[in-house]
Amino acid sequence: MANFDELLNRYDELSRNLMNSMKDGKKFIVVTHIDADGLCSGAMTFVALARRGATVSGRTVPDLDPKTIEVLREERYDFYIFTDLGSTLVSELALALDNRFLVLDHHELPEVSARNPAVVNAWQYGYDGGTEACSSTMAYYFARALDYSNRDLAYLSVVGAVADRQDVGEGRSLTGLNGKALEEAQSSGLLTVSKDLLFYGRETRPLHEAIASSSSPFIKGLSGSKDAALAALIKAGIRMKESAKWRTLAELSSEEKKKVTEVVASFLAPAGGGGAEVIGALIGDIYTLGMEDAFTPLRDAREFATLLNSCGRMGKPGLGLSICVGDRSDSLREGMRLLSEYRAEINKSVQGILSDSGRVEIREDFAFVTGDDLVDEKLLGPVTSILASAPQFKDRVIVARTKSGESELKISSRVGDSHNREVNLGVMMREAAEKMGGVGGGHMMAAGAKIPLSRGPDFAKTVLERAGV
Ligand SMILES: [Mn+2]
Repeated sequence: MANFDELLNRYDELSRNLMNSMKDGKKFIVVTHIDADGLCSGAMTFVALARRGATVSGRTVPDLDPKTIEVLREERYDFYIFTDLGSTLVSELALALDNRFLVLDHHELPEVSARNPAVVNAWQYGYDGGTEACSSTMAYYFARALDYSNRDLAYLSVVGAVADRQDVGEGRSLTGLNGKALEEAQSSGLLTVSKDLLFYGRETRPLHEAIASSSSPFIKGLSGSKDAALAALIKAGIRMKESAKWRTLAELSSEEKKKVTEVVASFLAPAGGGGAEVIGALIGDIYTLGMEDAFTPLRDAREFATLLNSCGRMGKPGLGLSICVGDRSDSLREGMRLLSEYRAEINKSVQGILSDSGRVEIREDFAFVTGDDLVDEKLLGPVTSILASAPQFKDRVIVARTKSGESELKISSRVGDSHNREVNLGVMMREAAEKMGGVGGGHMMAAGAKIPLSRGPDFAKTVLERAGV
């Protein structure tokens, strides 16, 4: 059972305790993960402390490990707040920082961490951290406890939640704690929800490109082919350009959107059967940030999330943090440039894997993908997510690897979109990685690990054993 009031009480107590040190000029640091949920949660925590007049720095890290904890300790801050990471390293944190830290998180956590008072994690309060609460939402309620006026930050919870693919309620809605934060974002007037076609890039991409980029659902005959999508839309009588500029999904009238739905449905269910269900998958909740300029990726929460992920994965997480705290000039322009580079780079990696059967080994319902010397380690997660909806992988569990530096392997795993056997990847990755002398963890449907390079084959074997296949 979810216990919302208990969570709020915990935050009230924490904020009372922290308030004095903020006034005393104590040095705070917020340490967060480089992905979009990490950036949103870190930014909200940072802003909330700064608004209280605290002396606060922000830092992003790709992973928290004992080495990083040691570096942070040596920098001698008075108080450390970790967002979107730290739940599995609580004993290490306590050893290095005594009681001068706080973890706000939603990743699955071992019992010993759950009992530590320095940890505030969605799971402790009965929320499923994989689907009902992201770190951004956890950070939002912390910010709100510090000052109720921080309600204006609620929209960042929505960005974090869709970024972590928690929009898995009916019709792509947000549920649990995320659903509550969403309501607050709506009542603050900064975000609206509407039911519409879900194609990614609704505010910024030409319509035919948005449709061609759809990987979930995969539309045979349209996915991956801009030309085919353009031809089909023109044939249906959709006006594709406004003067010289390609029109976006957000610009279409509802009549035109109906036509688009019919066109796409004819490709998804050519025989006319089972249409309602597939069409249902095309439509869902759209989260629009009305205060952002039209034609920027910040106006749609899902595009905002991808922009932030591209900053993080292309090595500029600080830029993502500036955008989250409100910079809309240079940071946004640079962010948009990174976004297009990021898309190109991911596309190259996905195509490289799909076109080389030597990189894929099928074992029962598992697909082991080797991305060595093709996939950049920072892009392995998003690449694996896209593979999870490709026709040849969607019924399987994908375990992808690529080299990390000279001596390590990075592993990313996803449950395919239509795979239906019960499997908990978070636990599986953690246990298998630990057995190989590495680290791992994550969520039920998406998890990762880092292990010594030489243990790659043993790791795959262990995963199969644990899966009992
Ligand atoms: Mn997260």
